[in-house]
Amino acid sequence: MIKIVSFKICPFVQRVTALLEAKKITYDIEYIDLSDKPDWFLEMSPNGQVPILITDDNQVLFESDAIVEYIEEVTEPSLLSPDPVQKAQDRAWSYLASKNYLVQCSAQRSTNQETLTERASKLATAFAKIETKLGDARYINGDSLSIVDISWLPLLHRANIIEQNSGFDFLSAFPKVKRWQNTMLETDLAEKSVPEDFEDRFISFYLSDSTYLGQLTKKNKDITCSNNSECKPVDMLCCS
Ligand SMILES: N[C@@H](CCC(=O)N[C@@H](CS)C(=O)NCC(=O)O)C(=O)O
Repeated sequence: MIKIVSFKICPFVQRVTALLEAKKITYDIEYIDLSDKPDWFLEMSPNGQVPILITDDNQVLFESDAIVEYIEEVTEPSLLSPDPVQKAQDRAWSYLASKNYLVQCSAQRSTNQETLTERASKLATAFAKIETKLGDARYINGDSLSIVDISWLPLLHRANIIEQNSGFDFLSAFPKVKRWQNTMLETDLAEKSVPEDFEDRFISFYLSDSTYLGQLTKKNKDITCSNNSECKPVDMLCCS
């Protein structure tokens, strides 16, 4: 069976696991701690990064772009167009998403409003581009899911968690992207492509007191508490 080596909140991994889930391919997954990388992992991974995919016959693949293309080639149904031009375009739009994963991560880690605004505007450049490509269909290329939808899923999923908690919406200026986000979240791919404790881990890393979005989250909760007559200061469910 295929094995994925992962870090729980890595968007590059999620792109790979979402593709495996979409294609209903079973796989093993092993999580590592990136701050204490095991020796076996360092020996295996040429760039020292996750994801890596270990094939059935123990070949090691690295770089999520290459891994996604490998999965595409060896499994059905294809989520890439057979037409060479469309195929190249699909790959390019997918790369545009993965090139922005770290942009989103750094925006989420901003420690003040000014930094968040500056970093979120870099991310907005990519969302503005994909907004022009989205039509009225369910997915980016029509009514069937494509590799492009999968690659943008980590960005859309994370933007949703940030909005739900902090009220800050990376997508507020992009109505078509917003609709696409809802469509993608209605599939079970976001949930299935991450571990059970993903949201808790994501929140404790990106929405802690040390980030600006974490401070917004805290204010958001305080407002919710003060508007809720049943919410007493000791009510840990609401106020913690
Ligand atoms: N270009 C790589 C990027 C992967 C990446 O940045 N992974 C991060 C975790 S999200 C990582 O392993 N970081 C550890 C490190 O760089 O030492 C890919 O597409 O697979």
